[in-house]
Amino acid sequence: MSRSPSRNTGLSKSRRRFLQLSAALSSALVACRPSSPLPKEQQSFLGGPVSNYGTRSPLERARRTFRNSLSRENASSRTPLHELEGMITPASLHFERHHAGVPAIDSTTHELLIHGLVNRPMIFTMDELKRFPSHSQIHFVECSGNGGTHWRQVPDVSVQNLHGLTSCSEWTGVRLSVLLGQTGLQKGATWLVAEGADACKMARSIPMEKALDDVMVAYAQNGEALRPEQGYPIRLFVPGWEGNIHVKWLRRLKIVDQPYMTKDETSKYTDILADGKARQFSFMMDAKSLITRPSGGMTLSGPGYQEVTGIAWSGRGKITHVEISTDAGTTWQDAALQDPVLPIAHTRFRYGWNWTGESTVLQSRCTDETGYVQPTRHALIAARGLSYYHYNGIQSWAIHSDGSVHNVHL
Ligand SMILES: Nc1nc2c(c(=O)[nH]1)N[C@H]1C(S)=C(S)[C@@H](COP(=O)(O)O)O[C@H]1N2
Ligand SMILES: [Mo]
Repeated sequence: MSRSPSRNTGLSKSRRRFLQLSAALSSALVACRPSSPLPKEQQSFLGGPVSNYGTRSPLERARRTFRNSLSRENASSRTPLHELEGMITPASLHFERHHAGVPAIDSTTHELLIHGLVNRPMIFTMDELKRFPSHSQIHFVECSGNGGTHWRQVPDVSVQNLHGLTSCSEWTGVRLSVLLGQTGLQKGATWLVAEGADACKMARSIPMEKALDDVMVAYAQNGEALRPEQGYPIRLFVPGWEGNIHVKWLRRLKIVDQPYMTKDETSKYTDILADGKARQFSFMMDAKSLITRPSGGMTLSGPGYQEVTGIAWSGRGKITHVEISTDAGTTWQDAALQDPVLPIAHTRFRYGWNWTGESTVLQSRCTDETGYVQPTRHALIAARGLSYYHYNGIQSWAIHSDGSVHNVHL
């Protein structure tokens, strides 16, 4: 049988996609300014001096936001997710959550004590910690309270204020298994309690199986020392688990034989179920995705090509796909995932969309490598009741015909 390239199925899928994209892009290009036939004479300026530590252009405005509802010390600030590109959050824009402010800790005198059910209790200075083999991992940290207003309310605010308690960095430090190899473990050493040096004595229990798997004592973030806000000089890093357990300003690890039921894991950070019982520990951050552009508070400039972009992540591993709906969840199409796609890390997705100018609703839905699919808000509430923590329902952005974008619950 002869195969003619001019037959209607003759165009390859990728060629058809290319032609569709070119057609869509040409509508976007109409809006661009053509260059004048002769380039304008370019001015050049004598530059400023070199500097000891870089700062961004004064024209750049991306910043963390915070509300005044908590005290000065018991506070949080949020990452401007809609302003970020790629998958790394600059340290200066990493969200913050402190229960007793940011303590000023002297790294030259700070020590980490490991004791309890060990053969050799030990104290490590920062210099000593840095003599062990170092290890780097790119991971997100997300507060389990992120998106919490979605359980009950429909605030018409930005993606930053709704979901900005998640950030993604390269973390460097020593694997906890290496340090526990030095102290040795006694029989019955099945849990540990990690304690911070801040005034609230933040403390959380962690099962030994996780501690020996991928937990690390981190001293660097994106290539430089941790920022004071992120736990300087050391924090515990517990990949994929809720933010609260990543104890900052870490000063003590007590090896024990059971969870200690600290105030931070009982009276706080506990999910109450519909029947009134509490879930015992909700460590894992489930898969979640967000369209960050366009998102709440933005206005589309007009009909035509729009790039829809955002991030997806899962505490359980890699994101395998993200689907986009541009018709309020009736139909779904695959978004492209942008490299690098790493386990337990923000993953950038992109989708080319031709907006007709009519009002509609945009949504994203992700799937992780365990097959877990991000639920709708209704499915989440049906399964969990009205919780406060661990909200990962599908985010809906209503686009009005005037181009304005709003947070809505379908
Ligand atoms: N010592 C200490 N560790 C802490 C906290 C704290 O208040 N004190 N806050 C926790 C909470 S609730 C979260 S969400 C993360 C936030 O980490 P970040 O401020 O680096 O983003 O730190 C956790 N570790
Ligand atoms: Mo948190």
